[in-house]
Amino acid sequence: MKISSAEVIVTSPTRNFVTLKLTTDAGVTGLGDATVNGRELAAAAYLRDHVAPLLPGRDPHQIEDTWQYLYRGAYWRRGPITMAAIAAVDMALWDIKGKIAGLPVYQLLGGASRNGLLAYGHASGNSQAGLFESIHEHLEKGYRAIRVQTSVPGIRALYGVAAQPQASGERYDYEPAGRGVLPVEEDWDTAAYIRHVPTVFEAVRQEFGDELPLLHDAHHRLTPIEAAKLGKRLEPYDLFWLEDCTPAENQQALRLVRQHTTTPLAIGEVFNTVWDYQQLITEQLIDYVRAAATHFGGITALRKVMDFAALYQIRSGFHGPTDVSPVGFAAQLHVGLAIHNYGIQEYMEHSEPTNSVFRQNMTLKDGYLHPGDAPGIGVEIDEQAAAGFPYQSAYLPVSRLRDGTLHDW
Ligand code: EZ4
Ligand code: CO
Repeated sequence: MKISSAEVIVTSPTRNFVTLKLTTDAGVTGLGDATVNGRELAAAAYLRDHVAPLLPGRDPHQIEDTWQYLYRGAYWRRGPITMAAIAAVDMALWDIKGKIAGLPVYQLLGGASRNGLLAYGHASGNSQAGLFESIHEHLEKGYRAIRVQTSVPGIRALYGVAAQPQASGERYDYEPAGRGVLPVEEDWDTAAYIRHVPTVFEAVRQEFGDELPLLHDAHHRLTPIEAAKLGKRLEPYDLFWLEDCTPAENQQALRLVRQHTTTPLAIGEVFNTVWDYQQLITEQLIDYVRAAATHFGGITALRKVMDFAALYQIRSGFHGPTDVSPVGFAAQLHVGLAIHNYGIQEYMEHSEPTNSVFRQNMTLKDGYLHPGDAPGIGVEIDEQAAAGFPYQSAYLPVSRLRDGTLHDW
């Protein structure tokens, strides 16, 4: 059996997605996701110009060998574009293998270790009333864990607050990237944020009780000592996790955060390889691995980092924003179902136009996700529908401090 073609599909149903479609000489197709939010065409070009020509003639069953061929064989290894391209190939090959075997990918990974995958949804609000309403809406939909993001007095537009218009005037419901030729600019004030957030969690605990798992994303904006201070102040509200408290390229900085707080930490949505986690895992500086199959080299690599993390009692908390396509999302659900050290799965629901392009078998029932039992990954693309949504330039925002200094967004 041989791969006979590799096609790259760029489509923009509400937001941009880069999808790889591999076809074998027996006519079996496989899909992979290479979407890198705000840099989609770079991933598409890397795939189309440098990876697609290498694939025809290769045995689609040799997933590990193909992964190593694209990783070591490029010489210029790692980085988000390279690893998203490798991820797309890897997912498409698992999809093909599953279809040939007549089994969903999680069965090929060892079978299900649980009945379903605990998910968390995104609640946010401009005011306490708005936030409470959003949490109630999520609970009514069945969510059993909730990420809480809130506006902060003195900060006009803030990451993760759906009801708050971006500088572009658009809402954040499905996607923080704004369509347009330039990134929008937001503002940031660390001191105001650290003062405000604990008051919000205090109010949420009073209203919703002690049992509801609550999460929060600091989105890489704090220094280690600021992160330590916030983690400490949030301890009375018993968070499930505090996410991306610092820009974690500096892995040893997490030692300082850990010395000061027992708030569990989740890190790594922008990481590309296991090396980005090496110190965080071996020193047990985090509790949850935030990688996404799409940005981490696919199913093969995600499985490996989770097996490594298992040695240190670290669990999964895979990144599930709308910029991971339904293909990438389902791919990591298969990993989550199979591994023993599953933690939780972020689920930021895709828009209706996205769901019209990607036909899915994934379900959310009573707060638990399941990838479905269709052979392979379980997602198909309607190429005609995809063609109706041509690429549109879009950028994630940038953040500036009061004096104009560019800050981590
Ligand atoms: O801002 O994926 O936890 N989720 C996040 C995301 C990221 C986007 C960036 O493309 O932090 O919403
Ligand atoms: Co995040």
